[in-house]
Amino acid sequence: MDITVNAHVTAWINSVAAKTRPEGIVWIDGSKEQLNELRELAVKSGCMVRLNEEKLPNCFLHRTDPDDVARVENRTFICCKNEEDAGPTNHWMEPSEMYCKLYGLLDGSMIERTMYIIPYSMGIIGSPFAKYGIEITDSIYVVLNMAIMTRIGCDVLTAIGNNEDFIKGIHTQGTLDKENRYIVQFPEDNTIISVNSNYGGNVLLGKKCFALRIASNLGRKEEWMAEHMLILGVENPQGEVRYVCGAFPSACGKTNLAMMIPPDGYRLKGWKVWCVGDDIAWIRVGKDGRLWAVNPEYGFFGVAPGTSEKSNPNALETTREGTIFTNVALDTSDNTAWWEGMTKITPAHAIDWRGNEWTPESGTKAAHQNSRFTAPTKNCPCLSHKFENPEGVPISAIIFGGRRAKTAPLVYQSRDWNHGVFVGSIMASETTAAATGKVGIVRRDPMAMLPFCGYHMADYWQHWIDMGRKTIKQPKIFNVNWFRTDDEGHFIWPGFGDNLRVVEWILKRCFDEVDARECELGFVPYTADINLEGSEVDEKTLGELLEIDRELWKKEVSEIREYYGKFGDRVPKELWASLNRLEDSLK
Ligand code: OXD
Ligand code: MN
Repeated sequence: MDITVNAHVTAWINSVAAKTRPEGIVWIDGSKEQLNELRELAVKSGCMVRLNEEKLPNCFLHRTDPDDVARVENRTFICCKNEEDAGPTNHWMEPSEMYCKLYGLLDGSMIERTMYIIPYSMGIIGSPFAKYGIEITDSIYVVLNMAIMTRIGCDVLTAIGNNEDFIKGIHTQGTLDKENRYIVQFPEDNTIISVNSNYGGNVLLGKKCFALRIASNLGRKEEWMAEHMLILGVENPQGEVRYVCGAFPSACGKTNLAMMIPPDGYRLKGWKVWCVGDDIAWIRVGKDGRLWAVNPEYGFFGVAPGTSEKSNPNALETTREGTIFTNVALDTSDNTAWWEGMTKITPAHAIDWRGNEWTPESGTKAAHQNSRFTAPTKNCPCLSHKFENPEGVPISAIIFGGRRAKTAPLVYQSRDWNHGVFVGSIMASETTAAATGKVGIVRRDPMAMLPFCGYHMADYWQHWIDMGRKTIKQPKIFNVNWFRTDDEGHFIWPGFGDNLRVVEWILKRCFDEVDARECELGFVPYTADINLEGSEVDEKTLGELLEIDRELWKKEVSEIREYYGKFGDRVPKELWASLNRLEDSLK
């Protein structure tokens, strides 16, 4: 039954249904009753397993196909008219050729399946910053995840009204054939098509496909920014809350940073950390000329392994109700979710992420390295009360960071906005399991947007420079590296809650409350200005963490020069100037 009279919507749905030929069509109205029915259906059909109702109420476990466990960057496309506009970091195909290929794959793909139609909102429904989408899918798992990750249902259709201003998304699991898996964005048509996958990052179309790849295009046109960033508020003992955005590559601890628990010494003095978002920030110039950020999502799609009572108790607490776990292990002693690094004691027996019997002697991981939880933001004990503020929060600092065993110091500050854009553009990090491919290889990941920027990367850098010009009071820009290792490969900095020590310094810099030492890269802290009280780190070690190895940086400069070369003359001149200045300072 149709629940909209929007002729653009119905014409599009009818055309997709004619192509995919589903057995039936179900509109997702967002009601509790409907979602409960779908959960029952998902359990009955074997798509999900209901977990212990007392310990994990309304929580479920889903296992994906073993060949469908991560984002597939090599099968992700930006299909705009001109190849040059997609740029050298994106895969491209001529749009009509890609449509032809995808329509071929969609043909009859929903025979004997139900087609679900999910109206969803990125952002608070009806707020000036919200954007709407409709995802058509044949996956009940997608419906139930979208119901956590986004605001869904009839209210979205009311907000869309009779407009054509919504993002069209089509997803079919198809046959899960990985040779024919495609995640495709058509930014000029506001359309996304995803076939032959059922892994979150490829199929929850509101997230990476819309809120980053399509939205980065919209932001460029409409003068705002769609970023792969966490948003957090830090409350000091005086009760002032200052906000920070942080861009880190996938699976580099954004969720942990966004929900960190201050070290004891800080907590006792009254410091608090408030989470606004853990993955995506939409940023605009506010009426006051500052940058304001909103989190357009409604849930967390976090990496499970390593999340524990010690590393991130807030995340663990967030997953205790209404959560879907994907590719974690099932602890058979009490029918709960388990993953490596969750508890000190390993379950004696489990069903692993592939559905096989597992014991600690099995010699394999019980949970997949990229297993995930999809959990409602409202469960988060440290959720900021500004999460539902339609204006978002004013940003004082932007932090870039990656996993670098050696080169990058613990923290440094850029000289100004344009230099900060340079710092973001040269970000590099060791790859993780969030995407298929080799893990641990250092690759450039500018602003952590390599897999998510929906147009030419150098134009995106230019957009950053332009946004800086439009902002009256620009946030200060920093780079951090929590992952520096010693000669034996051990992390030197403890990370997690202790990162607040660095964030405190960053915020002090934003409010001119602390001095800094100028260096080749910008500004670094005087060791005495980072509070180490109660930490395992002494001032000498901190000094080492802040050291800049000039030889490594000379090598880095020549690699960046080569990297920039890939983008031709679209690289903003301000970035070349920063690179030249860095090179000169190393002579
Ligand atoms: C994610 C990712 O899932 O970046 O957030 O891969
Ligand atoms: Mn992410």
